[in-house]
Amino acid sequence: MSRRHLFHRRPLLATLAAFAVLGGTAAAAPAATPEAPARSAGPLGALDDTYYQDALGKTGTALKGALHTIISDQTKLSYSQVWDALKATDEDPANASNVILLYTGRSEPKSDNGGNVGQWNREHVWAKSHGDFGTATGPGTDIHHLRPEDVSVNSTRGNKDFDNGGTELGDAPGNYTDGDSFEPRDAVKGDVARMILYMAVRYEGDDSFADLEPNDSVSNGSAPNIGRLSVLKTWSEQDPPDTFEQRRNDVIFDQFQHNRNPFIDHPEWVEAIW
Ligand SMILES: [Ca+2]
Ligand SMILES: [Ca+2]
Ligand SMILES: [Ca+2]
Repeated sequence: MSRRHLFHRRPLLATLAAFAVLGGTAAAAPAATPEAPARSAGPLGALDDTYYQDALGKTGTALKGALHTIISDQTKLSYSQVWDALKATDEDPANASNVILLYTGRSEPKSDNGGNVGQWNREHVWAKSHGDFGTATGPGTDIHHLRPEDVSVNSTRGNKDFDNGGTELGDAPGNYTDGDSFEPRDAVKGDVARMILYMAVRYEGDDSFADLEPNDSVSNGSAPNIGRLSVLKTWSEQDPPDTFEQRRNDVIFDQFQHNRNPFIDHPEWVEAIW
């Protein structure tokens, strides 16, 4: 039996608590099983004892390698399946008919997805040209770094690296861009950093895709790199994981890919590796 079959179910109490925080109802919670272990030793107790047991106590490349093995055990989605997945992972906690768009922060009807101006589409936070993985099943369909975003703002971000600075976007206040980089709004800076670093650990070149790695450049072009690492590390510290990001990680784990973003569960592992 694989790791995910042993550990992918979320404890009932934690599920109910998360929905209470989000203003949802218990009836909307995903099914939990009576035999699921409780997270009695704090929010991470059960995960540390099970999912992360081979990573605990490690640092540097040993930690990165252990996490790569752990999170590579996953279910993979097709690009068309990503639409419905994002409607669940990025649901507006205040309106179950909507999703929250990553950069604009706008609440938009789930049904308004598509390619026209004003609609939302699938933003690859690790721009798919950086490593040229496209939308074949793999990094291009990994919902840990895919987010709903306004079609025009997605286009403005394009395949730019991440860095501070630039001109504020008129249609997405709080976000800035210049000729070679994009700065997301403060509330999602850490989310962006942790998505990029997840991709670096998950994709190590041992499958048919490139080894993705962060660096400190803003001129990576089509190289399998995203910058700037120093800025992403700062963003991760400034914007620690919140309830929305943690719930998103749980929904991906419970319902879709059955793997986790370790940096949402253990933000201190950013510094332990980089
Ligand atoms: Ca720049
Ligand atoms: Ca955040
Ligand atoms: Ca890598």
